[in-house]
Amino acid sequence: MTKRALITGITGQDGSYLAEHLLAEGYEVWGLNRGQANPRKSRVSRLVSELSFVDGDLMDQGSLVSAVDTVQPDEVYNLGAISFVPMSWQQAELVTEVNGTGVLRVLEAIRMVSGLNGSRTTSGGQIRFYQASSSEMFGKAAETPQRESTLFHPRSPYGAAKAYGHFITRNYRESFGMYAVSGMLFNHESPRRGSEFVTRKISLAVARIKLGFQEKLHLGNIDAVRDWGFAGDYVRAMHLMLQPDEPDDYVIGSGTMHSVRDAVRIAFDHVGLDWQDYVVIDPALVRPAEVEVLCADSGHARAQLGWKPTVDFPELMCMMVDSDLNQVSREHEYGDLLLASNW
Ligand code: NDP
Ligand code: GDR
Repeated sequence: MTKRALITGITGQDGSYLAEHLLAEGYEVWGLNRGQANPRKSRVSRLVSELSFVDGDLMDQGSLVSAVDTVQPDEVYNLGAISFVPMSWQQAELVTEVNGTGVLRVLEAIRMVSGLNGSRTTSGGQIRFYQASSSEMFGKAAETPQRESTLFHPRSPYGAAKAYGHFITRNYRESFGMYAVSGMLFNHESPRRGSEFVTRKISLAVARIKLGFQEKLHLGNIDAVRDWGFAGDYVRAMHLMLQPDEPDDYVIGSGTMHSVRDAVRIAFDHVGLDWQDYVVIDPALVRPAEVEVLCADSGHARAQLGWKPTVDFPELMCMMVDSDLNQVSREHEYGDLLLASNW
Protein backbone atom coordinates (compact mmCIF):
# COMPACT_ATOMS: atom_id res chain seq x y z
CA MET A 1 0.00 0.00 0.00
CA THR A 2 1.24 3.51 -0.80
CA LYS A 3 2.44 5.33 2.31
CA ARG A 4 1.28 8.88 2.93
CA ALA A 5 3.44 11.63 4.47
CA LEU A 6 2.46 15.06 5.80
CA ILE A 7 5.26 17.66 5.93
CA THR A 8 5.03 20.95 7.82
CA GLY A 9 7.56 23.51 6.56
CA ILE A 10 7.05 22.25 2.99
CA THR A 11 8.04 25.63 1.52
CA GLY A 12 11.43 25.65 3.27
CA GLN A 13 14.79 24.25 2.21
CA ASP A 14 14.33 20.86 3.88
CA GLY A 15 10.64 20.54 2.98
CA SER A 16 11.42 20.56 -0.75
CA TYR A 17 14.29 18.05 -0.51
CA LEU A 18 12.31 15.74 1.79
CA ALA A 19 9.28 15.85 -0.53
CA GLU A 20 11.47 14.89 -3.50
CA HIS A 21 13.05 12.06 -1.51
CA LEU A 22 9.74 10.63 -0.25
CA LEU A 23 8.15 10.82 -3.71
CA ALA A 24 11.13 8.91 -5.09
CA GLU A 25 10.53 6.32 -2.34
CA GLY A 26 6.94 5.88 -3.61
CA TYR A 27 5.12 7.99 -1.00
CA GLU A 28 2.09 10.20 -1.51
CA VAL A 29 3.26 13.56 -0.12
CA TRP A 30 1.20 16.37 1.39
CA GLY A 31 2.53 19.73 2.53
CA LEU A 32 1.02 22.01 5.16
CA ASN A 33 0.51 25.40 3.53
CA ARG A 34 0.38 28.55 5.67
CA GLY A 35 -1.33 31.80 4.71
CA GLN A 36 -3.86 32.81 2.09
CA ALA A 37 -1.46 33.40 -0.82
CA ASN A 38 1.93 32.09 0.21
CA PRO A 39 4.29 32.88 -2.71
CA ARG A 40 6.60 30.08 -1.56
CA LYS A 41 3.84 27.54 -2.25
CA SER A 42 4.04 28.11 -6.02
CA ARG A 43 7.83 27.96 -5.82
CA VAL A 44 7.83 24.50 -4.23
CA SER A 45 4.98 23.35 -6.52
CA ARG A 46 7.07 24.26 -9.55
CA LEU A 47 9.92 22.19 -8.19
CA VAL A 48 7.91 19.21 -6.91
CA SER A 49 4.82 19.00 -9.09
CA GLU A 50 3.33 15.83 -7.56
CA LEU A 51 2.73 17.51 -4.19
CA SER A 52 -0.69 17.91 -2.56
CA PHE A 53 -1.41 20.71 -0.07
CA VAL A 54 -3.55 21.12 3.01
CA ASP A 55 -3.98 24.45 4.83
CA GLY A 56 -2.74 24.96 8.37
CA ASP A 57 -0.52 26.89 10.74
CA LEU A 58 1.57 25.76 13.70
CA MET A 59 -0.05 28.60 15.68
CA ASP A 60 -3.55 27.17 15.17
CA GLN A 61 -4.45 23.88 16.90
CA GLY A 62 -7.75 23.39 15.05
CA SER A 63 -6.09 23.70 11.64
CA LEU A 64 -3.55 21.02 12.57
CA VAL A 65 -6.24 18.59 13.75
CA SER A 66 -8.10 19.20 10.52
CA ALA A 67 -4.94 18.72 8.41
CA VAL A 68 -4.02 15.41 10.08
CA ASP A 69 -7.64 14.24 9.82
CA THR A 70 -7.81 15.14 6.11
CA VAL A 71 -4.50 13.55 5.14
CA GLN A 72 -4.61 10.48 7.44
CA PRO A 73 -0.82 10.23 7.18
CA ASP A 74 1.41 7.30 8.04
CA GLU A 75 4.26 9.72 8.78
CA VAL A 76 4.26 13.36 9.92
CA TYR A 77 7.46 15.40 9.54
CA ASN A 78 7.36 18.62 11.58
CA LEU A 79 9.85 20.86 9.78
CA GLY A 80 7.90 24.11 10.19
CA ALA A 81 9.66 26.75 12.29
CA ILE A 82 11.01 30.28 12.37
CA SER A 83 14.50 29.01 11.69
CA PHE A 84 16.71 32.12 11.58
CA VAL A 85 18.35 32.29 15.02
CA PRO A 86 18.81 36.13 15.23
CA MET A 87 15.08 36.63 14.73
CA SER A 88 14.51 34.80 17.98
CA TRP A 89 15.95 37.70 20.01
CA GLN A 90 13.71 40.17 18.17
CA GLN A 91 10.47 38.13 18.36
CA ALA A 92 11.16 35.74 21.20
CA GLU A 93 7.55 35.04 22.11
CA LEU A 94 6.49 34.30 18.52
CA VAL A 95 9.49 32.00 17.98
CA THR A 96 8.69 30.18 21.23
CA GLU A 97 5.07 29.74 20.14
CA VAL A 98 5.88 28.42 16.65
CA ASN A 99 9.04 26.40 17.37
CA GLY A 100 8.12 25.19 20.87
CA THR A 101 4.36 25.12 21.47
CA GLY A 102 3.86 24.38 17.76
CA VAL A 103 5.43 20.96 18.31
CA LEU A 104 2.98 20.25 21.13
CA ARG A 105 0.11 21.25 18.83
CA VAL A 106 1.17 18.76 16.14
CA LEU A 107 1.55 15.99 18.72
CA GLU A 108 -1.89 16.81 20.12
CA ALA A 109 -3.39 16.81 16.61
CA ILE A 110 -2.00 13.31 16.00
CA ARG A 111 -3.25 12.15 19.38
CA MET A 112 -6.74 13.58 18.84
CA VAL A 113 -7.16 12.22 15.32
CA SER A 114 -5.94 8.77 16.22
CA GLY A 115 -7.69 8.37 19.57
CA LEU A 116 -6.36 9.32 22.96
CA ASN A 117 -4.65 6.04 23.74
CA GLY A 118 -2.23 5.97 20.89
CA SER A 119 -1.89 7.08 17.33
CA ARG A 120 -3.58 4.61 15.03
CA THR A 121 -4.26 5.46 11.41
CA THR A 122 -7.52 4.45 9.76
CA SER A 123 -5.58 1.65 8.08
CA GLY A 124 -4.67 0.35 11.55
CA GLY A 125 -1.04 1.46 11.53
CA GLN A 126 0.54 3.94 13.90
CA ILE A 127 1.19 7.53 12.83
CA ARG A 128 4.95 8.11 13.08
CA PHE A 129 6.15 11.60 14.04
CA TYR A 130 9.46 13.29 13.22
CA GLN A 131 10.52 16.47 15.04
CA ALA A 132 13.16 18.77 13.53
CA SER A 133 15.36 19.25 16.58
CA SER A 134 18.57 21.23 16.28
CA SER A 135 22.23 21.34 17.31
CA GLU A 136 21.39 24.82 18.64
CA MET A 137 20.00 22.99 21.70
CA PHE A 138 23.59 22.05 22.61
CA GLY A 139 24.70 25.69 22.34
CA LYS A 140 27.58 26.19 24.75
CA ALA A 141 28.09 22.47 25.14
CA ALA A 142 30.38 21.06 27.82
CA GLU A 143 31.75 18.42 25.43
CA THR A 144 32.78 18.24 21.76
CA PRO A 145 31.69 16.43 19.68
CA GLN A 146 28.07 16.45 20.78
CA ARG A 147 26.09 13.22 20.94
CA GLU A 148 22.53 12.27 21.97
CA SER A 149 23.44 12.31 25.68
CA THR A 150 25.23 15.71 25.67
CA LEU A 151 23.57 18.20 28.05
CA PHE A 152 21.71 21.09 26.46
CA HIS A 153 22.84 24.68 27.01
CA PRO A 154 20.89 26.74 24.44
CA ARG A 155 22.20 30.24 23.72
CA SER A 156 19.14 31.79 22.06
CA PRO A 157 15.36 31.83 22.42
CA TYR A 158 15.40 29.70 19.24
CA GLY A 159 17.57 27.03 20.92
CA ALA A 160 15.46 27.10 24.08
CA ALA A 161 12.23 26.65 22.10
CA LYS A 162 13.76 23.75 20.14
CA ALA A 163 14.77 22.15 23.46
CA TYR A 164 11.13 22.29 24.59
CA GLY A 165 10.03 20.73 21.29
CA HIS A 166 12.62 18.00 21.75
CA PHE A 167 11.54 17.14 25.30
CA ILE A 168 7.80 17.25 24.59
CA THR A 169 8.35 14.85 21.69
CA ARG A 170 10.17 12.45 24.00
CA ASN A 171 7.48 12.94 26.63
CA TYR A 172 4.65 12.00 24.22
CA ARG A 173 6.62 8.88 23.28
CA GLU A 174 6.95 7.93 26.94
CA SER A 175 3.47 9.06 28.06
CA PHE A 176 1.29 7.78 25.22
CA GLY A 177 3.46 5.20 23.48
CA MET A 178 3.56 7.39 20.38
CA TYR A 179 6.10 6.65 17.68
CA ALA A 180 7.75 10.06 18.06
CA VAL A 181 11.37 10.75 17.12
CA SER A 182 13.66 13.79 17.24
CA GLY A 183 16.41 14.29 14.69
CA MET A 184 19.09 16.47 16.29
CA LEU A 185 20.41 17.88 13.04
CA PHE A 186 23.50 20.02 12.67
CA ASN A 187 23.67 22.83 10.08
CA HIS A 188 22.81 21.71 6.56
CA GLU A 189 22.86 23.85 3.47
CA SER A 190 22.22 23.78 -0.27
CA PRO A 191 21.56 26.09 -3.22
CA ARG A 192 17.98 26.31 -1.83
CA ARG A 193 19.15 27.72 1.53
CA GLY A 194 17.66 31.08 2.54
CA SER A 195 20.01 33.99 1.82
CA GLU A 196 19.92 35.11 5.48
CA PHE A 197 22.03 32.10 6.55
CA VAL A 198 25.77 32.56 6.42
CA THR A 199 26.77 29.97 3.78
CA ARG A 200 24.23 31.25 1.25
CA LYS A 201 24.97 34.87 2.14
CA ILE A 202 28.60 34.08 1.28
CA SER A 203 27.90 32.11 -1.92
CA LEU A 204 25.55 34.81 -3.27
CA ALA A 205 27.99 37.60 -2.40
CA VAL A 206 30.90 35.77 -4.05
CA ALA A 207 28.85 35.31 -7.23
CA ARG A 208 27.76 38.95 -7.26
CA ILE A 209 31.28 40.23 -6.56
CA LYS A 210 32.76 37.99 -9.27
CA LEU A 211 30.20 39.23 -11.80
CA GLY A 212 30.64 42.87 -10.80
CA PHE A 213 27.31 43.51 -9.01
CA GLN A 214 28.57 43.84 -5.41
CA GLU A 215 31.67 45.31 -3.79
CA LYS A 216 31.88 44.07 -0.21
CA LEU A 217 30.59 41.26 2.01
CA HIS A 218 29.65 42.26 5.59
CA LEU A 219 29.87 39.50 8.19
CA GLY A 220 29.73 39.13 11.99
CA ASN A 221 31.72 36.52 13.92
CA ILE A 222 33.86 34.72 11.34
CA ASP A 223 35.57 32.62 14.01
CA ALA A 224 32.36 30.69 14.76
CA VAL A 225 32.80 26.99 13.99
CA ARG A 226 30.05 24.74 12.65
CA ASP A 227 29.58 21.19 11.40
CA TRP A 228 28.03 21.84 7.97
CA GLY A 229 26.55 19.24 5.62
CA PHE A 230 24.36 19.00 2.50
CA ALA A 231 20.57 19.19 3.04
CA GLY A 232 19.93 16.41 0.49
CA ASP A 233 21.91 14.00 2.68
CA TYR A 234 20.15 15.07 5.86
CA VAL A 235 16.56 14.55 4.64
CA ARG A 236 17.48 10.92 3.92
CA ALA A 237 18.29 10.62 7.61
CA MET A 238 14.87 12.02 8.57
CA HIS A 239 13.14 9.27 6.60
CA LEU A 240 15.47 6.55 7.90
CA MET A 241 14.71 7.60 11.49
CA LEU A 242 11.03 6.70 11.09
CA GLN A 243 11.68 3.18 9.77
CA PRO A 244 13.04 1.12 12.75
CA ASP A 245 10.57 -0.88 14.89
CA GLU A 246 11.42 1.19 17.97
CA PRO A 247 11.51 5.02 18.03
CA ASP A 248 14.71 6.76 19.16
CA ASP A 249 16.49 10.13 18.85
CA TYR A 250 19.52 10.62 16.60
CA VAL A 251 22.29 13.19 16.11
CA ILE A 252 23.00 13.89 12.42
CA GLY A 253 26.11 15.70 11.24
CA SER A 254 29.31 15.23 9.29
CA GLY A 255 31.71 15.16 12.25
CA THR A 256 33.92 17.82 10.65
CA MET A 257 34.47 21.39 11.85
CA HIS A 258 34.95 24.52 9.77
CA SER A 259 34.88 28.20 10.68
CA VAL A 260 32.93 30.89 8.86
CA ARG A 261 36.39 32.16 7.84
CA ASP A 262 37.04 28.75 6.16
CA ALA A 263 33.72 29.02 4.31
CA VAL A 264 34.65 32.47 3.04
CA ARG A 265 38.12 31.35 1.97
CA ILE A 266 36.82 28.28 0.08
CA ALA A 267 34.11 30.29 -1.71
CA PHE A 268 36.39 33.17 -2.82
CA ASP A 269 39.19 30.75 -3.79
CA HIS A 270 36.72 28.91 -6.02
CA VAL A 271 36.32 32.00 -8.23
CA GLY A 272 39.98 33.02 -8.02
CA LEU A 273 39.56 35.99 -5.62
CA ASP A 274 41.24 36.82 -2.28
CA TRP A 275 38.56 37.03 0.43
CA GLN A 276 40.56 39.57 2.44
CA ASP A 277 39.99 42.17 -0.30
CA TYR A 278 36.20 41.95 0.11
CA VAL A 279 35.12 40.92 3.63
CA VAL A 280 34.19 43.63 6.15
CA ILE A 281 33.58 42.71 9.80
CA ASP A 282 30.44 44.38 11.10
CA PRO A 283 30.00 44.26 14.92
CA ALA A 284 26.24 44.82 14.46
CA LEU A 285 26.05 41.28 13.03
CA VAL A 286 27.55 39.66 16.13
CA ARG A 287 24.89 37.86 18.22
CA PRO A 288 23.98 38.70 21.84
CA ALA A 289 25.09 35.17 22.85
CA GLU A 290 27.04 33.14 20.31
CA VAL A 291 27.36 29.40 19.80
CA GLU A 292 31.11 29.22 19.20
CA VAL A 293 31.72 25.57 18.27
CA LEU A 294 29.50 22.70 17.18
CA CYS A 295 30.53 19.26 15.93
CA ALA A 296 28.41 16.12 15.67
CA ASP A 297 29.11 12.60 16.81
CA SER A 298 26.53 10.78 14.67
CA GLY A 299 27.87 7.31 15.49
CA HIS A 300 24.44 6.18 16.71
CA ALA A 301 22.76 7.05 13.38
CA ARG A 302 25.59 5.54 11.37
CA ALA A 303 25.40 2.27 13.34
CA GLN A 304 21.61 1.94 13.69
CA LEU A 305 20.38 3.55 10.45
CA GLY A 306 23.35 2.99 8.15
CA TRP A 307 23.30 6.73 7.39
CA LYS A 308 26.32 8.61 6.11
CA PRO A 309 26.79 11.91 4.26
CA THR A 310 27.96 11.99 0.63
CA VAL A 311 28.97 15.65 0.15
CA ASP A 312 31.83 17.24 2.11
CA PHE A 313 32.05 20.91 3.09
CA PRO A 314 34.37 22.22 0.35
CA GLU A 315 32.20 20.45 -2.28
CA LEU A 316 29.09 21.97 -0.72
CA MET A 317 30.44 25.53 -0.77
CA CYS A 318 31.59 25.15 -4.39
CA MET A 319 28.20 23.70 -5.38
CA MET A 320 26.48 26.74 -3.83
CA VAL A 321 28.83 29.25 -5.48
CA ASP A 322 28.39 27.60 -8.90
CA SER A 323 24.62 27.65 -8.50
CA ASP A 324 24.66 31.32 -7.51
CA LEU A 325 26.95 32.28 -10.39
CA ASN A 326 24.33 30.76 -12.67
CA GLN A 327 21.47 32.47 -10.84
CA VAL A 328 23.07 35.92 -10.71
CA SER A 329 23.90 35.76 -14.43
CA ARG A 330 20.30 34.89 -15.26
CA GLU A 331 19.10 37.63 -12.90
CA HIS A 332 21.17 40.13 -14.86
CA GLU A 333 19.94 38.80 -18.18
CA TYR A 334 16.22 38.56 -17.42
CA GLY A 335 15.67 41.06 -14.59
CA ASP A 336 14.57 40.60 -11.00
CA LEU A 337 11.19 39.08 -11.70
CA LEU A 338 12.57 35.67 -12.57
CA LEU A 339 14.66 35.45 -9.65
CA ALA A 340 14.17 35.60 -6.06
CA SER A 341 15.92 32.24 -5.72
CA ASN A 342 17.55 29.23 -7.24
CA TRP A 343 14.38 27.18 -7.19
P1 NDP B 1 13.36 27.11 6.45
O1 NDP B 1 13.48 28.40 7.19
O2 NDP B 1 13.90 27.02 5.07
O3 NDP B 1 11.82 26.68 6.40
C1 NDP B 1 10.97 26.91 7.50
C2 NDP B 1 9.56 26.45 7.13
O4 NDP B 1 8.71 26.66 8.28
C3 NDP B 1 8.93 27.21 5.98
O5 NDP B 1 8.29 26.28 5.13
C4 NDP B 1 7.88 28.09 6.65
O6 NDP B 1 6.75 28.27 5.83
C5 NDP B 1 7.48 27.20 7.82
N1 NDP B 1 6.80 27.94 8.88
C6 NDP B 1 7.19 29.07 9.51
N2 NDP B 1 6.27 29.45 10.40
C7 NDP B 1 5.25 28.55 10.34
C8 NDP B 1 4.01 28.42 11.00
N3 NDP B 1 3.57 29.30 11.92
N4 NDP B 1 3.21 27.37 10.67
C9 NDP B 1 3.60 26.48 9.72
N5 NDP B 1 4.77 26.56 9.05
C10 NDP B 1 5.59 27.59 9.36
O7 NDP B 1 14.03 25.99 7.38
P2 NDP B 1 14.82 24.65 6.97
O8 NDP B 1 14.11 23.97 5.89
O9 NDP B 1 16.25 24.97 6.84
O10 NDP B 1 14.69 23.81 8.34
C11 NDP B 1 13.61 22.89 8.54
C12 NDP B 1 13.47 22.63 10.03
O11 NDP B 1 14.67 22.07 10.54
C13 NDP B 1 13.22 23.87 10.89
O12 NDP B 1 12.38 23.47 11.96
C14 NDP B 1 14.58 24.23 11.43
O13 NDP B 1 14.46 24.94 12.66
C15 NDP B 1 15.16 22.85 11.63
N6 NDP B 1 16.60 22.76 11.54
C16 NDP B 1 17.26 23.21 10.41
C17 NDP B 1 18.60 23.05 10.29
C18 NDP B 1 19.34 23.55 9.09
O14 NDP B 1 20.59 23.63 9.16
N7 NDP B 1 18.68 23.85 7.98
C19 NDP B 1 19.39 22.34 11.34
C20 NDP B 1 18.60 21.86 12.45
C21 NDP B 1 17.26 22.06 12.52
P3 NDP B 1 6.20 29.68 5.26
O15 NDP B 1 6.46 29.62 3.77
O16 NDP B 1 4.76 29.62 5.60
O17 NDP B 1 6.94 30.77 5.96
P1 GDR C 1 22.92 29.03 12.65
O1 GDR C 1 23.18 29.42 11.12
O2 GDR C 1 22.67 30.22 13.50
O3 GDR C 1 24.03 28.10 13.06
O4 GDR C 1 21.53 28.26 12.57
P2 GDR C 1 23.69 30.77 10.42
O5 GDR C 1 24.11 30.38 9.06
O6 GDR C 1 22.71 31.88 10.57
O7 GDR C 1 24.99 31.17 11.32
C1 GDR C 1 26.13 30.33 11.42
C2 GDR C 1 27.25 31.08 12.13
O8 GDR C 1 27.74 32.12 11.28
C3 GDR C 1 27.97 33.28 12.05
N1 GDR C 1 27.91 34.48 11.21
C4 GDR C 1 26.85 34.88 10.50
N2 GDR C 1 25.61 34.34 10.34
C5 GDR C 1 24.74 34.98 9.55
N3 GDR C 1 23.53 34.44 9.34
N4 GDR C 1 25.05 36.15 8.90
C6 GDR C 1 26.28 36.75 9.04
O9 GDR C 1 26.55 37.80 8.47
C7 GDR C 1 27.22 36.08 9.87
N5 GDR C 1 28.50 36.33 10.23
C8 GDR C 1 28.90 35.37 11.03
C9 GDR C 1 26.84 33.23 13.08
O10 GDR C 1 27.14 34.11 14.18
C10 GDR C 1 26.85 31.75 13.43
O11 GDR C 1 27.80 31.48 14.41
C11 GDR C 1 21.22 27.36 11.51
C12 GDR C 1 19.70 27.46 11.27
O12 GDR C 1 19.38 26.69 10.13
C13 GDR C 1 18.93 26.92 12.47
O13 GDR C 1 17.55 26.88 12.14
C14 GDR C 1 19.44 25.51 12.78
O14 GDR C 1 18.76 24.99 13.89
C15 GDR C 1 20.93 25.54 13.03
O15 GDR C 1 21.59 26.04 11.87
C16 GDR C 1 21.50 24.15 13.33
